[in-house]
Order: sequence, then C-alpha cells, then structure tokens
Amino acid sequence: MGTELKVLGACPLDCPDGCSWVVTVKDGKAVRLRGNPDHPYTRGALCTKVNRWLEHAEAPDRILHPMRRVGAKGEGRFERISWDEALDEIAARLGRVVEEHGGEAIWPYWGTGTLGFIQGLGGTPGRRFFNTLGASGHAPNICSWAGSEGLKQAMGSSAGMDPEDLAHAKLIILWGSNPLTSGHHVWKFIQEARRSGARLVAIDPVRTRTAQQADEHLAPLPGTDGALALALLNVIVGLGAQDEDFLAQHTLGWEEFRDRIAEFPPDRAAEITGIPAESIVALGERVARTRPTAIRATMGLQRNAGGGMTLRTIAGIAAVTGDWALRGGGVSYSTSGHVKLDQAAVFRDDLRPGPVRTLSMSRLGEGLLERDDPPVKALFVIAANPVGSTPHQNKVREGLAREDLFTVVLEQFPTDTVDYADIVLPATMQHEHKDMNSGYGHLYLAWNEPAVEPAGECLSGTETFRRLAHRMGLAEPSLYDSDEQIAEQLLSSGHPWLDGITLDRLRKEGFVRLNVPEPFLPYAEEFPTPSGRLEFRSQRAAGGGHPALPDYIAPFEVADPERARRYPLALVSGASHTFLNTIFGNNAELRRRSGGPAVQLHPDDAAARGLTTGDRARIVNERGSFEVTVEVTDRLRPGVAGTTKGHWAKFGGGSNANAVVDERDTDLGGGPVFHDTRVEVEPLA
Ligand SMILES: Nc1nc2c(c(=O)[nH]1)N[C@H]1C(S)=C(S)[C@@H](COP(=O)(O)OP(=O)(O)OC[C@H]3O[C@@H](n4cnc5c(=O)[nH]c(N)nc54)[C@H](O)[C@@H]3O)O[C@H]1N2
Ligand SMILES: Nc1nc2c(c(=O)[nH]1)N[C@H]1C(S)=C(S)[C@@H](COP(=O)(O)OP(=O)(O)OC[C@H]3O[C@@H](n4cnc5c(=O)[nH]c(N)nc54)[C@H](O)[C@@H]3O)O[C@H]1N2
Ligand code: SF4
Ligand SMILES: [Mo]
Repeated sequence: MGTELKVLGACPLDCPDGCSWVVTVKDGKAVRLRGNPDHPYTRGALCTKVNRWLEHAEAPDRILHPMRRVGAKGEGRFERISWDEALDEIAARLGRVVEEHGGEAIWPYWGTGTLGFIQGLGGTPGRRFFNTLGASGHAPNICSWAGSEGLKQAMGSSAGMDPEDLAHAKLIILWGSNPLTSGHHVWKFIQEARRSGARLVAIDPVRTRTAQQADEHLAPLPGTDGALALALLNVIVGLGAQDEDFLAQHTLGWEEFRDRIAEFPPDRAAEITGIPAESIVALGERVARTRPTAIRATMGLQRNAGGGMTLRTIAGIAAVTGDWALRGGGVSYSTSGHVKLDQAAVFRDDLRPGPVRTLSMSRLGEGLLERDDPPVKALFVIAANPVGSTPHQNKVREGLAREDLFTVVLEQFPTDTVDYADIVLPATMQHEHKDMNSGYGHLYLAWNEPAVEPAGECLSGTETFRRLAHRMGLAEPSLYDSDEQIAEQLLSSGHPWLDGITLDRLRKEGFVRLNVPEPFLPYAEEFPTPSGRLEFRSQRAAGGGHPALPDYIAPFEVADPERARRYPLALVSGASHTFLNTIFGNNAELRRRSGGPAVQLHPDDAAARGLTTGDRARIVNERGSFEVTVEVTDRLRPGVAGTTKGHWAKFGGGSNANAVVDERDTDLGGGPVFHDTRVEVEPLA
C-alpha cells in the first residue's frame, strides 16, 4: 500500500468562485479531488461539474498526443504524429506566414478554458512568443468587457465590493445574475444576510433556480435594465432619499444626472421593461429606505446593445444612496481589478517589433473572412472553443473552413473547434501543471501545485511555447522563463495589497487573502477616476464618443419592432447548470443530467405555436438554427425564450445557441450580444 499525499490546487475555470481544492494522490495517481475545507470562500464544496474533474481527466476522448488533420476541415479526422513532427510543421508554417504576410497575419486566440495567471487567460501563455513574431493582438472581450468598461467610466475600476460583504447587506439585489448555477459559493453570504433580516430581490427575465429562492422577482424584457435603473433612481430622488453628503463629496455631475433621472418616471420604465410600475415604485422605495443595499450585478446583464451603459448606471445607484461608503453596500460585479499582479511583466507586449492591430475574440467570423489588413493566415486557438461559444456560428465555421488558413488548436478534448484544426496539440489539465489563480468573485490568491504527471504526451501551455520558440530558433531570453520565474514576476508589482505574499508562502499555504484593508471599503473615500469621484459626467466616456451622462440604450434586436414581427421571441442563453461554457459538454453523465438542448417557453407562447412540453422544435432566425426540446413553464415571461449555452454542436445536430446570435458589439468594450437576439420557435415535423 502506497502512502497518500494531499496536494493543494485551485479550480482554473471561468467562474467567480476560484475554488481551492485538495487532490489526494496515491502511487502517483490522483484518486480524489475535493473542495478545500480551510478556504473561507470554498469551505469544502466544489460544484456539480468539477466534482467530476478526475473522471473527466481520464475520459476516453481526452486528447493525449499531437495530431495532424487527414480529413476535410470540419470533419474531425486526424492521424497521430510526434511532438517533433508537430513542432517542425508549425515552425515551418509560421515562418512562411511571417515572411509572406507579416507577423500580424497570425492570430493567437486565447479563450477562457482556464483563467490562470500562468497557464490561462490571466497569463495568456505564448503571448511573449507571439509578441516576438509581431502577431496580432487579441481582445478577450467575450465575457465581461462591456460591463467592465461601463463601470470604469463611472468608477474608474470594474472591481466592486467584496462579495463576502453581502453578508452585511440589508437588501440584496441579484441583477442579471444566477449564482445558484453560475457561482454558488456566494449564496452562503447571501443567506447569512437573510438570517439577519435582509431581503433578496432577483431581476431576471427568467425565474431561474436563483430567482425562485428570492423574496421577490422582477422580470424585465432582456436589455432594458438601464431604464429600470434610472426609474429606481427616479423613485429614490422623488422621496428625497439621496445621500446629499456623499453626492457632494464623492461624485461629479450630480445636478445634470438628476435631470436625466427626472426623464425616467416609473411609468416610462414600465413601458420599456414590461415590469408593472407598482413593482418599480415598490423596489425604488425599498432601496430608498434600506441601508446598506448591495447590488450583485453580473455578466448576464451586459450581453446586449446597452450592456456597458447598464452597469455604468447601476454603479451610480450606490453613489446616490451613499452605499459605497457602507460595509455591505455597493455594487459587486467582479473582483479581478483588485488582484494587483504585474500581468504586463508576463505579457511583455514591449517585445513587439512595432504597433500591431488587435482582433476581437467576439468577432472571429469577421476576423477570418473580412479582414485583409493583412488577412489572418495562421490561427492559434488556446483554451477556447469558438465554434461552440462565439457568436454567429455559421460564419465562424465558414472562416475556419478556409483552405488557406493554418489552424493550430491546443486542447484537452475533441471539441467542435478541434474538428477544424490542421494540427492539434494535447494540453495538460489543472492538476497536471503549475499555475497561480484567483477567482473574480473573491479576494484570495492561490497556488496550484501539480498533483500528478501530465497524461499521455500532454504539455502545459507555457512548456508548449518554450519548445516552439526553441524550434523556431528565437533568441529572446524571456521566452524560456520557467513557470516559477513567471510567478515571481507576477508577484513583484510592489502593490501593498500583495505585501507579504510570496511564492513560497502561496505554495505552503495554498491560498492567501489579498492584503486589502479590513473592512474593505475601496470607494468610501475616493474613486480611481481622474476627479477622484464617481463620475456621473464622464470625460472618459465623452472622449470615446459615448454619452457624457448615463442614458438608456435600448437593446438592438429585442427593441426592434420590425424584427419583432418576424422573430417574436427574445432569446436568452445563460449558464447551464451542468457545463462550464462548453467544458464538460462531452461528459456523458453531465450531458445526461442537462437533458440536452432545450427551450423554455411561457404557456401562451407555446400554445400560439402548438407546442407542448417534450415536443422537438427548431429555434431560427436568418443567421441559422438549432434544435431543442420544448419545456412549457411560467418561469419565463411571455415574449422571452430561454435556453442555455454550453451544448456541443456535434451532439446537437451540428449547431447550438450561437447559430442564431449575431456578431455585433455591445456599446462598450466590444462585447458580444448573446442575450439581445430575436428568434422564432418552429415545431419540428
Ligand atoms: N454552471 C455554470 N457556471 C458558470 C458558467 C457556466 O457556463 N455554467 N459560466 C461562467 C461564466 S464564463 C460566466 S461569465 C458567469 C456568468 O454568470 P452570470 O452572470 O450569472 O451570467 P448568465 O448565466 O449569462 O446570466 C445570468 C442571468 O441573467 C439573465 N439575463 C439575461 N439577459 C438579461 C438582461 O438583459 N437583464 C437581466 N436582468 N437579466 C438578464 C439570464 O436569464 C440569467 O439567468 O458564470 C460562470 N459560471
Ligand atoms: N450563447 C451564449 N454563448 C456564450 C455565452 C452565453 O452566455 N451565451 N457566454 C460566453 C462566455 S461568458 C464565455 S466566457 C465564453 C467562453 O468561450 P471560450 O473561451 O471559447 O470557452 P469554452 O467554450 O469553455 O472553451 C474552452 C476550451 O478550453 C479548453 N481548456 C480548458 N483548460 C485548458 C488548458 O489548460 N489548456 C488548454 N489548451 N485548453 C484548455 C477546454 O477543453 C475547452 O474546450 O462563451 C461565451 N458564449
Ligand atoms: S467551477 Fe466554480 S464553483 Fe465549480 S469548482 Fe470551479 S470555481 Fe468552484
Ligand atoms: Mo464568461
């Protein structure tokens, strides 16, 4: 009997919770992976998905060696090759692309498969390598950039209150946020507040499993929340409940913003949102008289034409009420901006030979089919599955099918995107490589120690690019930095919130709370804007061609009456309970539990189409279609259809929800508009 070893690590997935985990290793094999009971946020629990991590790591479809395409693009037929052959071919093809079209013809396309600061999006492994070649830049705007940019216009930062402080709130508003599915560890803090008498309100077009648990649920038409926010302020100001001291000392442009608020009486917002005016008044009154009020507004809220503006306006609510100065008050979106690692030192964008263009993650189809400045000739997909996750699936497929495009995919599983690769490189999973992680919903930093050797011939992202740099004969020394050296560089920002946090300590303790002041009231005294105040009137916005003051921006497709005649239903496709984006979409048990792609419809909308629960249907618009099973339920408001992201196209008849989503930007940050999509639902014969 070998001895058991416990190795501390962290979940790398794109989830606010950034769980700390413990891997039990026996005879060199990982036999158990559990939540770390000592972590103040994780407290021993993982989730439905990651509880199956080790089973997933050993799944028969795991990619264990390099492969070269033998079938047509999209077909998914490959032959096994050696790492030497793979690196030789990639080095030769890249060299040719640079020579013939310049470095910018290479697009390194990093996704959110891991958010690690070494192996994931936080470190973008290979970035130094691509910078040295002068490759195009990549804007990973697919998830949160619209809201982040909106918050930055108002507050100077997208990082809000510590979600743990929700425990101190007396009123909690979950706005476009479904944490019982998308990051359940915050629920403990919400329940703690409720035990002390706090009320919980959910604002979501769908009565989700989270909204179901709330004391009150408002269901707006998707993308209309900006009008609701202004109307709540209208009620608050109508009662004279604004915090004049906070407004005078800590905000800019209040007088003008007040005029804007006056333009949004509850009746007007009721018309726009479809929420009864009485409900808007009641919630406005409740916010007016409840200190502290905490608003947890997350990513679901900003996937529409005015998503950036919505978050910008909501940041203003906590300034009008003065909640930013109170523990348990304010707005919580992401905590990423509080993690003051020196990411620039890892990215090394200074290695670029000159200025380069930046390509948008959310517009892959356009990038591959419509850019000729120069055209993209080589695409590296790293921890992303754009065929499943990116808008306008048919356009993305058309781009990836280009015969003159050289595509390399670093992957763990044979995704819908892998099917288009010329070369596939096998990637390690988190318990097989080193990384540094946080979570965008708490204030801890973690070290992830590898528990076992990589499966098969898998390599980490950093090691893959060290080898590729060597194969291409690149001399830049930093291309060969070890993972530990990168970790040290990250920790050397000199920011006081990292004081005392060393690699040694992280390794020993597994996780460490950031050295933030306690209690943590980041904006009680000052906002990191040019004026030091929360800026209702924003020069940053005006300078970028955006409204100087918050205003309502209507959703593009949802609010278009002509489109509504052709496609009467607004489709939202939020987080699936059983998948993490498209990760686990190939796990047999989780697929079974997901029930397969489905659409939820209000009884009136279902009846109008002759649909009943269990029927098969097709969701369509002019961009494409996907097949679903119908569920008739009053959890949906009339006029809205609900589905989830994450289903693999190849298991669903060749498409998923992104077949109908347009490749169109949000107002800010170049984000996608997943929840600003009009469709029709047709019975499948
Ligand atoms: N189980 C699971 N967890 C996940 C993920 C997953 O795929 N599965 N994904 C992870 C990722 S990448 C992210 S970014 C986060 C996202 O987590 P959330 O921020 O919770 O995002 P969503 O699930 O997209 O949307 C949340 C809710 O917003 C609602 N919604 C959509 N449009 C609007 C609107 O216009 N207004 C309002 N008020 N509500 C709206 C949706 O119906 C949905 O219930 O979750 C992470 N956690
Ligand atoms: N319709 C609709 N679409 C959506 C959304 C929505 O709400 N609705 N949400 C969007 C959001 S919030 C996001 S963040 C995006 C996510 O979109 P993507 O960033 O494309 O994420 P995934 O589809 O999960 O694909 C990540 C891939 O990375 C791989 N991977 C995981 N870990 C590693 C690793 O360590 N190394 C390597 N090389 N690969 C790894 C996984 O196997 C997986 O195939 O999807 C978006 N798509
Ligand atoms: S996906 Fe989220 S909740 Fe699940 S283990 Fe990872 S960090 Fe924790
Ligand atoms: Mo995301």
